[in-house]
Amino acid sequence: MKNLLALNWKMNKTPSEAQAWAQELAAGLTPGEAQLAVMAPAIMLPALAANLPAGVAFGGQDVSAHESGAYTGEISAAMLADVGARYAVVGHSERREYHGETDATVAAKARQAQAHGLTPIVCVGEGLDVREKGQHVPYTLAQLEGSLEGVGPDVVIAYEPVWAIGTGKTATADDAEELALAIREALTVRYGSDAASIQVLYGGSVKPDNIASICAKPNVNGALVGGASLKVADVIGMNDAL
Ligand code: G2H
Repeated sequence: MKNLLALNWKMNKTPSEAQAWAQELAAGLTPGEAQLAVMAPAIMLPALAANLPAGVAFGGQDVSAHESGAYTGEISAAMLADVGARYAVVGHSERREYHGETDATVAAKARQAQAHGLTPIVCVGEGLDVREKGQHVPYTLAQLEGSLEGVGPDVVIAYEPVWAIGTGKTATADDAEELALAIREALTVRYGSDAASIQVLYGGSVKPDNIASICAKPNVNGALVGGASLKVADVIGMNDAL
């Protein structure tokens, strides 16, 4: 299975900066083995559609759980699909923490994404307290089950231990593999043979000098990258490392 290098800009850059970034990437990228996708604020997606190199996908960092209507400020899956998005991140820990998203909300968002042909990137992962109690596997699997309620197998799963996000603390490659394997087993129970083609990503302080060892693990099929996604040189370095 191909690795997916999924970039999560979070709330960074402006549309003009996004355009310049995409043009710089187009000038410098040598297509490699990995699939590349840029998850940007929705207002920047038209600039990415117009300027990203061929073969580089893009998507939203969130999507509404609703089809349309009186939901001020939300972005629907139909809107993302209409500008050519391929993915929508759902259930990122920052959405869960700062916006109160529950597993049920995350599942509703993932179903909505799939209804419009988008592949949801469903994020799960434990906080430091859970990890210190040694409960990280059952906690993360329970979150996974709740977040996949009614969701079909056209998904990507991102395991992101919250204690490793933006902190500079990276889980070891073995930590990532432990959860990626547990997630794959749970996906196989849920989806049967369709689980074999689901990419399971690791996220949390991934950068050019650690991506290769993490993604070399047999059940890790790529990375969701925040901080190191902002500079084109780092993205090219990670793409070359995969
Ligand atoms: C985890 C990750 C991207 P960072 O949030 O989703 O961010 O690479 O900055 O830890």
